[in-house]
Amino acid sequence: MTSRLLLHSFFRSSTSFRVRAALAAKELEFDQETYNFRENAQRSENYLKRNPQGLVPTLTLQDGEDIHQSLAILEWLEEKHPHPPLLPADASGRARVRSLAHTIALDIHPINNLRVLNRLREQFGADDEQVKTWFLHWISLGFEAFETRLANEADTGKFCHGDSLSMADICLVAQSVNNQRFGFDETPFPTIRNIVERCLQIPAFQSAMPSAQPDAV
Ligand SMILES: N[C@@H](CCC(=O)N[C@@H](CS)C(=O)NCC(=O)O)C(=O)O
Repeated sequence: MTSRLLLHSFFRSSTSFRVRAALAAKELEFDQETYNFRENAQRSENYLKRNPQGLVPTLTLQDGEDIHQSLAILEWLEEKHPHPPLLPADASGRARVRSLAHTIALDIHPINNLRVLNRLREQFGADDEQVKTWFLHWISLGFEAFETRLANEADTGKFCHGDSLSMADICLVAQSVNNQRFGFDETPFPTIRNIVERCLQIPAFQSAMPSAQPDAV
């Protein structure tokens, strides 16, 4: 038993970012145990015992139970610590927020994850430029659709859904911050840009930034 939540993370990981931002938005204190991807620490024997996928994040609860998968962690946080909410009160609003969050988390992020990019190098001999082209292709496709939805759907407000922060904003900002590493130009996506810039003024997002983490280099 420990008194605080423990987040297993890596500073550059956008899925860890999601959880850090949600924890901070809900003003929950937590510690972090970090895993250096450059040393493949996420695949160390010890961590694989905790999370057989060898992926971060994992959230260890006070009773020692582990929760895997960032969206499952966000949903757990929402159920256990509903204030401030990261999901709307109505069912159709919740469906819309989840669909936006899933667009990032289920369709955009997985095909650009480190292990996929590494596989392109190992199996097909892709060089840095080709890996970057792959990343930018899938991000462009995903962000074009995301921008179209935000720009055309009446429920978009100051944030992805109305004027309150939600899981959709958390997933969007985490991905946008990650995109910067590959020099992705977000100028063609003005609705996304406005929302991301607004979120980045919020302390919960500032504290979740890669540069603010203990393992940042
Ligand atoms: N669906 C998972 C994805 C987790 C994931 O892919 N995490 C990345 C960091 S953003 C990771 O651990 N990558 C390590 C690797 O690819 O070896 C989630 O949302 O938690």
